[in-house]
Amino acid sequence: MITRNRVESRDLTIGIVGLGYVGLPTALGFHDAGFNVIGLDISERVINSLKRGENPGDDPAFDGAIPTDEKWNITLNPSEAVPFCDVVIVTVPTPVLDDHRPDLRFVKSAGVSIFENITREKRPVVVLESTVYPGVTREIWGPLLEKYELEEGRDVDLAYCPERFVPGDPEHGVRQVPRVVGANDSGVCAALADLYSTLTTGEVHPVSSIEVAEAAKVVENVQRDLNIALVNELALIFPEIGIDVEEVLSAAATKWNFHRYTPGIGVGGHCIPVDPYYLIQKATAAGAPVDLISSARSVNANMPKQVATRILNNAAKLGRTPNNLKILLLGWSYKPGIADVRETPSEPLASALIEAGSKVYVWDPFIQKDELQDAPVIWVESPIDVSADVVVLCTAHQVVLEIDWKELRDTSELGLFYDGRRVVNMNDLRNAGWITAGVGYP
Ligand code: SAJ
Repeated sequence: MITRNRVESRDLTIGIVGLGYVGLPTALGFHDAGFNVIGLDISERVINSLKRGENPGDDPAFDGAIPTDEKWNITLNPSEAVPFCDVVIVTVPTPVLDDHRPDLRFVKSAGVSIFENITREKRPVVVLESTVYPGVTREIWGPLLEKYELEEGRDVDLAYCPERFVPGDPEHGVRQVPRVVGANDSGVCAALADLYSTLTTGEVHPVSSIEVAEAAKVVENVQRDLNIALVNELALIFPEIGIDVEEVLSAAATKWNFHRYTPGIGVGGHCIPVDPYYLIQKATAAGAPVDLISSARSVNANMPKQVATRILNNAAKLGRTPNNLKILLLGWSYKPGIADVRETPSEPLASALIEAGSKVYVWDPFIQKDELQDAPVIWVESPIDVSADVVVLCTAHQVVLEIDWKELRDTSELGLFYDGRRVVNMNDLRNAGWITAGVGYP
């Protein structure tokens, strides 16, 4: 059983299930803090790389950082890890199904591999970190405890500590971010709070139950979705009355408690556009209203189509119909500086433009052509290869912002530029010869 004394004396073996972009830095962090760590993953490639002391992924932060000492153990086999653990931390993906219901397969399979292998006498605590909706830990793992005849509080304890990893933001990694931890046993919760305090320099905030911790994580992301939806809706309003939404938001942001968000082509990633559906599902099942959360989600989900309409309207004002209009999207990744296409708004934007009859080209040096999945777009190695009529900034990668706008303009017959993230200076574009447009721009 985990206790504050055992945390203090580093007398704990910690298992990490899932060695991805959250699990690996978590395992390394606890190893650095002096604990015995056993890493577990289902990928032979990941396990073999780590066994060779090599970085298994493309994040350079892990180059040369994989330990080889006796406190660092890696295995594919749960029976070589779980029986020796006092703490098992689960950092597996929780994507969504096509109908936006959470896909909890990985949470369940991790639970099976853990609960069939734990040593009851050790009374280990099993901590879920993956983003879920309130109740999932108990809904998915509770039946497994029964199946393996494990009594919570005697043979095992459960806890939830939401991951808050921000892809592409080294300032907010697992070693820095504040954490929330919830468990039904207050002593276990206090010891876990001490344990996570050896991992992160941020505050660790204990709460009274697993469900409160699950809800806190979802609420963080629901709030972000709502705030982005507000500025996206304002971006549809103000151009209709001849006002630039960005000028309005910058002015409003001079107020001390105004939270500044930026309108764009849409909301991507595996968190913000996903987590609200978790809470919507849970609230609907409980018979509670979800009007605001649902409306915000649909505003953001519809933003790519709204932007496509405005791009084509701008082209029409220049005498061009959508047919055979050559449109270049700068960026496919859902956010700058990373290669991640999950829920990217570039995809529905491209689909809407293609459905209208245009030809859509994509340039994104962060991702590989095969990551476009089956999107019917044309992949280009350079923006100037296209001679596009319309150029749309979708992802504000630094390499996109550094494009020579004059050189690119010389390749465009129509010369229409649409800033989908409001990150380029419109005067610079006009000085380079572009006809300028953008989300929220009149
Ligand atoms: N976006 C806007 N306007 C904004 C901010 C974001 O359109 O003002 C768009 C982005 O372009 C992107 C999407 O929303 O397509 C999501 O952006 P994000 O900055 O929230 O990026 P994520 O998805 O990496 O969110 C991560 C998440 N971290 C974890 O899950 C651990 C999320 O929970 C955090 O709330 C978020 O970082 C954060 O706070 O930065």
